[in-house]
Amino acid sequence: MKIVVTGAAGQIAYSLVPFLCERGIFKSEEKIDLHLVEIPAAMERLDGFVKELEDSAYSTVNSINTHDNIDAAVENADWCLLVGSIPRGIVFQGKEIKERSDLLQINGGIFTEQGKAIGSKAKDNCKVLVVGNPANTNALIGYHNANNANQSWMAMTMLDALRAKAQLSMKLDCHVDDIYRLAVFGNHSPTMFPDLENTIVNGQNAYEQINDHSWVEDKFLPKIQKRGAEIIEARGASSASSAARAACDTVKAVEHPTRSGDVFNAAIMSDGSYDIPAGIFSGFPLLSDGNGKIEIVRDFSLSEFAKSKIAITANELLEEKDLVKDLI
Ligand code: NAX
Repeated sequence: MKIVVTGAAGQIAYSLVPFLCERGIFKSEEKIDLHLVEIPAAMERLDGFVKELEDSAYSTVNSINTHDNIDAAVENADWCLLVGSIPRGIVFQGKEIKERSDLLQINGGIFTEQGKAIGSKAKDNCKVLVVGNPANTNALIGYHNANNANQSWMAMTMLDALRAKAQLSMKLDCHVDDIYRLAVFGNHSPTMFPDLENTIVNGQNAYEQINDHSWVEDKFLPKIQKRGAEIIEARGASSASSAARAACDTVKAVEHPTRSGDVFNAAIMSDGSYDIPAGIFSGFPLLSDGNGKIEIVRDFSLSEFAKSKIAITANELLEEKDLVKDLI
């Protein structure tokens, strides 16, 4: 199994790579060849991380390789986890990146190059998970530049779903494992919409058990939509351990069949389901058969409230798409 992780000297990768080396994440029991990718300036930091990975003596790992060039890294890859990107607020080529449109253009350049490399060099059944923000639109750019219909491209919305499960379990005093069919629709941004109207807890509808629409609209929704900012405020840095857990959970969800009656969360190319326009990467409730087939679960019923929220997040994705139209 060849597993590629970009942004490998960053804070998410520091937790993510050890998680991926745990037993049982991948379906195949083949040993893992890790291919860790960074920009040239971060290679020394990456070498330090590699020493720690060596010292962990994982029985699941066959080799650990580092690259400052995406083309060599993705040759015959089974999985590519695209974590590396340029964050907002950083000074890049002498200019502070403040605007979402600038961020989209700069990261667009990264995902254009990575998409082309993956499309032409990675395996035809390669799975790609984009974590680096703006994740949905980076995935859209990568997907178009890969131009390989057999590969599966996804952007990460699992963290939003895990955050929603955690808040719901506290509200209903249940275990997170008792929660089924919780889906996050739309963009991985503060417009995302985590739906509870189709969620089942201990066999019963979660929204009916809560029986308080104002809690859902005024407490739960803003809590999940702004949770990333809450973590930054408290920690002085963005979510890393939880983001790594979510990325690893996404890999596991794709590698194994979805448990009966449940869904898993990621953003994939919309086919128009739930009136989300085709041609953008949106969060959907998904099913995996554990053999590489991922499909949208289409039997969620959405209230006018849910539809209005989904329209907002879908519109934001259309606006982002328009900002990168020259890259796709
Ligand atoms: P860090 O800044 O700690 O690490 C990013 C790393 O990527 C750096 O080491 C940098 O050198 C590297 N990098 C930049 N360009 C690269 C390229 N072209 N090739 C390879 N490596 C490259 O950020 P970290 O906290 O690890 O976050 C990584 C990304 O995840 C950010 O874009 C962040 O916004 C995003 N997130 C996405 C989440 C999601 O749910 N989809 C949640 C967490 C996180 O905010």
